[in-house]
Amino acid sequence: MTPVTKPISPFEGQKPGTSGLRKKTRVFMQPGYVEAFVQSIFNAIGGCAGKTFVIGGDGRYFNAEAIQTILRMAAASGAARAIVGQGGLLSTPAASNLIRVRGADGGLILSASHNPGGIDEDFGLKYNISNGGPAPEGVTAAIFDQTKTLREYYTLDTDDLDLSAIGETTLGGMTVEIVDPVTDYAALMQTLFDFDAIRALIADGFTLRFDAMHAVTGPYAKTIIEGMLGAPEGTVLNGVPSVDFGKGHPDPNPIWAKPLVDMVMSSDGPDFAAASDGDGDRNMILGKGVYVTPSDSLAVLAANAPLAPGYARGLAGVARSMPTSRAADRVADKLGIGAYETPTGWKFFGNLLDAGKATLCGEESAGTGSDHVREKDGLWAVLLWLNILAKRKMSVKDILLDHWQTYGRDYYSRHDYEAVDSAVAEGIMGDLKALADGPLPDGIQKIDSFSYTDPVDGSVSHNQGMRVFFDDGARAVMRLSGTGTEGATIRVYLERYEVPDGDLTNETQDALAPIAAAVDELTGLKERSGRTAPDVMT
Ligand code: G16
Repeated sequence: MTPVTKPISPFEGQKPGTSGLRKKTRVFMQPGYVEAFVQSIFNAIGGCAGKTFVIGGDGRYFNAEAIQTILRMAAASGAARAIVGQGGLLSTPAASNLIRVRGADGGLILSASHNPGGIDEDFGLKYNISNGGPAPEGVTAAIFDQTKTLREYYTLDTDDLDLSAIGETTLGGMTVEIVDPVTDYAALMQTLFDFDAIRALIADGFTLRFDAMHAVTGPYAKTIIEGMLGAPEGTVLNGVPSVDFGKGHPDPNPIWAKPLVDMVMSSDGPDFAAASDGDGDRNMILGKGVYVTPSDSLAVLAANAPLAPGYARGLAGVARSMPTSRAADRVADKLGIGAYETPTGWKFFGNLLDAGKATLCGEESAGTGSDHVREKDGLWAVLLWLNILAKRKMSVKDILLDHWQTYGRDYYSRHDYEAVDSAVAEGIMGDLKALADGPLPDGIQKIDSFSYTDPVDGSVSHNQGMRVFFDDGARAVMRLSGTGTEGATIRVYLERYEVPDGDLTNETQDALAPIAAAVDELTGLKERSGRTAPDVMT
């Protein structure tokens, strides 16, 4: 079958953000749009000849069509093999795992993560490299450069492939291997965790719920939690993936997973509950009567990970994104292991994991993971929590309290102002940056712009968020989201430390109200964005 060369004009704005290219679905559906971005990826990585790619996505609207386009283009450019999740489905961590276990050259993952799906919602596409992790900035910059000058792309004139049956077929000279999306991932989880202990905990009457939010983790959770771990049928809620996530917002936080939060807060709620997002890399952890912030979750997991067989040897180090609370640093300090602070974006953890400097990584944006893959992993976090609960035989609430009594508590919350006019948002950030050099208002010790030097390859990333350090040790961070698709989202991260014998059980927003007020006074945030309150508080 002869490849066809088609002319194309560059599209504006195909710049990968925090996690690949995310746009409105209709933007991706423009004729040639996917083709332009995919050809730019292939050009940036030095072509496809003889290469193996893993391809799959979270099943959202346009997932299936985009995969057919990518398959034709990969075949036309001489790729040797495409490994595709059955029905085009692969969770992001499962795709990362497949890239690694199959020694693939890279992967194309179709997802806009926690953003809603549908023709009028969001779509996304990102490239992962051979270590299974998101392409680092050097690669995404090369892709963006290609998008600006692209003149042609290569494809085949063929019908769509049937992706529903497991097995091998060919497309031009390329082998297309359709695999069960769950099998390899479930096998990996079994090597990391004490499934017998978790099974015994559940058999003993421990109750749990997992909300897959109509997204990709449904089949994974059903196989592992209900199948392998013996939880009763019905433990997994909203477990059938749908193209529009049941018209919901597949973001596992107290706003978008409110029914689950209400359930654990009720007197007859389950002992444990968790949720995952569109593509299965985020998680939310809840216990009876308690919500665990992602920052606290990372710290608790770091302190207790050796209870799971996969981490029994201990941790090499812990890494967190800069806006994530410093709770994990306190654990690392006590354990005498490395603590790393990276910019927002899982891609920044890749080098630390590859170099064996960090074993666990986490972000305030509901992401936790380890060196088992090179993406954050929602179900992994749930299983590690279950393993810890099975061993410690304490409630989630008691584990959290015990943690705070040992390390102190980092009260933490993120306030989001969504769809703000981009010029206004840039203005607010620019003015805050200008304040850094001037005389500082009372109560503020330092304001700076976060820069990161990668300790492994020495690469430097500037402008990764503004930090405001207060005299009393509290901290506020402000940055613009790199994953939104409409205007700008201003994220304000608030944090205050309380010592182990201090007041550990305050209401979070009350504990942080003075810092939120100080940020507003400093930046004029509410007035300038035209808001009276944040759109989302997590
Ligand atoms: C992505 C990145 C994360 C990042 C998050 C939020 O997650 O992989 O590293 O923390 O976006 O980024 P931002 O604050 O720029 O919106 P996901 O789950 O959306 O792929």
